[in-house]
Amino acid sequence: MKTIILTAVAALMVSGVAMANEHEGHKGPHAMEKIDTNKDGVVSKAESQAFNDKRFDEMDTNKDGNLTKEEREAHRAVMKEKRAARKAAKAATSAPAAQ
Ligand SMILES: [Ca+2]
Ligand SMILES: [Ca+2]
Repeated sequence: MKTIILTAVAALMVSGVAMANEHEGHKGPHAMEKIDTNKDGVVSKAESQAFNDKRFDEMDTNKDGNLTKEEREAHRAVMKEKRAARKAAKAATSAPAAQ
């Protein structure tokens, strides 16, 4: 019984991580929700610009208003890591269901 509860808790933790990662990504069903800040179902030019500005600021790690090749590559590496983590979490959560 204790083993079953621990497994369930572990599964919940993994799916929580997967969900958190999905919200940080810019693709998939959550991307639209993230950009559509007033939740009216459409993305306005202002919302799109605000989203891009926010992403630019995230990438501009030294906050000088410019994106260098290094900053873009660092951001790409972080995104790649997040995608890999999301993929691994998805594989971990979908594996028991496949049995
Ligand atoms: Ca909107
Ligand atoms: Ca910069």
